[in-house]
Amino acid sequence: MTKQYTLCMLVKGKNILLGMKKIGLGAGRWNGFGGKVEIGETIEDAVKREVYEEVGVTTHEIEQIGILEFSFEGQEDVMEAHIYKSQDFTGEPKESNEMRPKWFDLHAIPYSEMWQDDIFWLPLLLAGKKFTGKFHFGENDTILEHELNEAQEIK
Ligand code: 8OG
Repeated sequence: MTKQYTLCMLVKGKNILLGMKKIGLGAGRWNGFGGKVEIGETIEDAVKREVYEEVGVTTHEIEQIGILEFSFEGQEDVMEAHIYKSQDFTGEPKESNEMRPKWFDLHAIPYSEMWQDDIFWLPLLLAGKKFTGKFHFGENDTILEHELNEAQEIK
């Protein structure tokens, strides 16, 4: 079964706001903000809700940048992650149960402490490009196979 997730990258000028995930899937890694899309909720509403819940920031404009499918060896469920970017948000980032936020310079993104796929697609997002792709993970969340394509628009 395919389950929908969101992931939003918050960018202001030459900096990106990431969160150290404290619990659950991806704990111990820096990431953008997001989570499961709830029943009856639009994907955009889910992006805004998750960003607010996880870091206390209100997003005004969000832009869809990509769709990535994440699958794991031996697991049937596929995660369909809807990737967004926002450069228009207000509110002081604050730590939540799930995330400890920190600003990073765009030239010092901590890729070695992030999901292994991020170094493939985050540079595209930051360069204003859109994409679709698939990443299949094995033991220790190591990438076994992947594909990534730039896209003109995301449907
Ligand atoms: O609800 P929960 O926080 O567990 O949702 C998982 C979040 O982690 C969701 O925002 C999607 C995101 N995520 C994955 N896999 C990957 C990945 O490979 N790279 C990045 N950057 N984020 C991921 O579930």
